[in-house]
Amino acid sequence: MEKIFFFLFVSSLTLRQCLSSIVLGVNPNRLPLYDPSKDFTCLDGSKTINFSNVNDDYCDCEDSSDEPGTSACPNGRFFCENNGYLAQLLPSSRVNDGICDCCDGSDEHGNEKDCQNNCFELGREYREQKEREKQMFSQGAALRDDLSKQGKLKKEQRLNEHADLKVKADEKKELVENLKVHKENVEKLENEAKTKHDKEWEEKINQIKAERDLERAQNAFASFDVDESGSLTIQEIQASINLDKMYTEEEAQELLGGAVSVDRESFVSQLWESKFRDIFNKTKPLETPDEGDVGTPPPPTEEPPEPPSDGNVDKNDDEKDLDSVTGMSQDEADDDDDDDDDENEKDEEDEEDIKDEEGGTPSATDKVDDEGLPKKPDYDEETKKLIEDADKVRQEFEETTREKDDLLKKLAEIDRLNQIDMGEHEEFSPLHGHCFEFTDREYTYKLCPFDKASQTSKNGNSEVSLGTWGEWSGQPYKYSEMKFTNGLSCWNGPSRSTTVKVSCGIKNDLVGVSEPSKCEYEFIFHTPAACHPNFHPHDEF
Ligand code: MAN
Repeated sequence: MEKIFFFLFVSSLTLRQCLSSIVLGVNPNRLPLYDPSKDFTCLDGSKTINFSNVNDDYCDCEDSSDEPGTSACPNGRFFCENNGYLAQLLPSSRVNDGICDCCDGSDEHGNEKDCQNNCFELGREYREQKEREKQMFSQGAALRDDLSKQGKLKKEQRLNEHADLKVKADEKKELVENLKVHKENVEKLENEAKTKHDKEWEEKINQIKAERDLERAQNAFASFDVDESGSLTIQEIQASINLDKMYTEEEAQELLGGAVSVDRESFVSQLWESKFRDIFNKTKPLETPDEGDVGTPPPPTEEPPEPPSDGNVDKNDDEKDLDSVTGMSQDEADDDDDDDDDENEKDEEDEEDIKDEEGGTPSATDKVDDEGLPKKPDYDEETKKLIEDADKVRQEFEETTREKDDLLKKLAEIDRLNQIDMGEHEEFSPLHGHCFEFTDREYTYKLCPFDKASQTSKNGNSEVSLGTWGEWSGQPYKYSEMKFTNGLSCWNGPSRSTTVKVSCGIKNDLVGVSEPSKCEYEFIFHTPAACHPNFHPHDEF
């Protein structure tokens, strides 16, 4: 009787509806596996049970397949068909738990809970939403075509620009090579002239130094030779106050190179350098001993001696030094200035300038260095001209090198862009060169496609790199995701990186940013370039 009733019931429904109402929670595609006229074999094949044990609220199969419509098995799955809306697969723990999960209410079948079937309303909203998306898609798809056209044009322009820049860069390279050779030539002439000038000056200074030393030797001799006999004796050495200490007879003789007396010439040529110069340098300025003071040498001192006073009391120290170096009196020095008119013409002009500017006479310190030696004069006109020529070539060489480097940099950037995949139809290409921002409570994020991603704190800290362009990384459709890598190192961690989820929108817009794990950022970017079915596999319902 029961069987007949069952048969009548079954015949009033399609087989599928019938089975799904008997075998609750099963995806219709799998219903043939649940045949009430046979024993049930667990879907993993591990066990066969009587069909009456299917959905009897007792878990028999290890794979939970005998209880698709109850919560008896720990890892079971409940399928709600949700006719009119999207089907759903729930964890079986949600079956009969007092909460309506499926819009058709089928998950609460054994409960008092009164679940409304609102699949139709949900389905309608869903369809409306889908319709809006469809419209956005068709609008976006037209924009995508435009982007694609622009992208192709940009690519062509890049290729043309590349060819153009290549020619210019090659020309500049050649120019730089020629200028390099030219520069080497003019610098050679410049160096030769400068070296000649420097060498001549060095010789002149050495000569001045030698004269100065000779004068010092002669002054020293005069200071020892108090009786002005032209001969220096052991006694005069012993009596000299211009030495560093009192000398015994033996020491004095030793100082005279073993002789009892030496004349001026031998003193200057043989003894000055080997015996006296160092001692003399350590002593105080030369003093003429007062009568009765003879034999009391001054205490040694580190200060260099000054030349003996010649009565030119109004000369300043530098002038005195210079005169003592050149061995000239003031008058002679003035005359000498006249003689050297040619050489010092420029100096004098400079001095005039200084006078004009400062309204005074240049001091002698303008002419001498710290050692009282004359300062090196300017280069002669010929050398100056060579330096000027070399400067010009150097400047031209540097400028041309800079221009060449700029061209090479531009070429490298074009090469880099040409190697980047900008979409199947170049539709992403127009995004290059633009940046898009998103601001949340703490940061402003920036996305510059094919370039970089960054983060700037609102409290004014500098921009933090969240990565530079890496690659397309979407699955299964690669253009649905961009990857930026090698950003600023995270404290105690890897470098920052960013994944950009790309989807269709009628304008380019960075609509959201999150940091799902530390220093790994996720950007949501909408662009018409993604308005293509490949980005959104169709939802079925
Ligand atoms: C900064 C920001 C954050 C990041 C931390 C890591 O505060 O870049 O996004 O999580 O550094 O220390």
